[in-house]
Amino acid sequence: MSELLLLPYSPWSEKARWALDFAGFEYAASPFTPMLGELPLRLRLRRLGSNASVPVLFTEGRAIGDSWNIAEFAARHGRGAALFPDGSREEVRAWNANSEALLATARSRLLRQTLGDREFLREAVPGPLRVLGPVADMLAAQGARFVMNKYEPAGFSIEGAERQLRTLYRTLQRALDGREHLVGDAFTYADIAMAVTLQFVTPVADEYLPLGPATRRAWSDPDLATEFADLVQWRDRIYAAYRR
Ligand SMILES: N[C@@H](CCC(=O)N[C@@H](CS)C(=O)NCC(=O)O)C(=O)O
Repeated sequence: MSELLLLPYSPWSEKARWALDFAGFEYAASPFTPMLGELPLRLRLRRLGSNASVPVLFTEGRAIGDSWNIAEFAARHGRGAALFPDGSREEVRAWNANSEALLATARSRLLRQTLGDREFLREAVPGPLRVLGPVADMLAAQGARFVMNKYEPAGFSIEGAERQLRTLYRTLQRALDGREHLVGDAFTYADIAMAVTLQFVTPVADEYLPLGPATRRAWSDPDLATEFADLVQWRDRIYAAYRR
């Protein structure tokens, strides 16, 4: 059985899962723990000297990293081909680039804003480690700082991030403009890539991606939710139609 190593609450993992699920490709999902899982994953990928990220799909004797590559793999299985319609691959790729920019900026902002949020950090501790009590809290705080340092770009600022998020969400608003799909008039990976970015505005319902209450609160941004309510509604419709 193929294995998908993932962070259950992460939009990058959700992109990979959604593409594989849509294709009807079967896999077993294994949770990854940031910081503690870094060295084992590097060893498993035989790339000791460079950072490792999830999702990673272990299948057919190889490891496929990056949600985009996993989605392209999904496109070669079952009904996955529909995610990348003929002649539209570059358009889909451009939307994925917007998705990556949005997710990376929103993650850095979230991590900066939650460094002192003990309830949020506690919910991030994997179940079996919670018995460690205060030690688990300390590990969670270190883990969050580890991920922040790993990904935060030089010169990052909360104000700059908010400007960039608004610019990218406005680009999405203009592209949709009453339409239901970003590329052509059918559901593609572009819709998946952009729908998951709304996780940082209003997390999707628990039936799709369950979150603890402190995590849901931390990921919610009431100002962006008001400004981009139409996008959140679009995301909810896309989930209801294609993520059953
Ligand atoms: N471009 C990559 C980005 C993957 C990525 O940023 N993964 C993060 C998700 S938060 C991760 O692995 N975080 C945990 C860690 O680095 O320890 C993809 O699309 O898969």
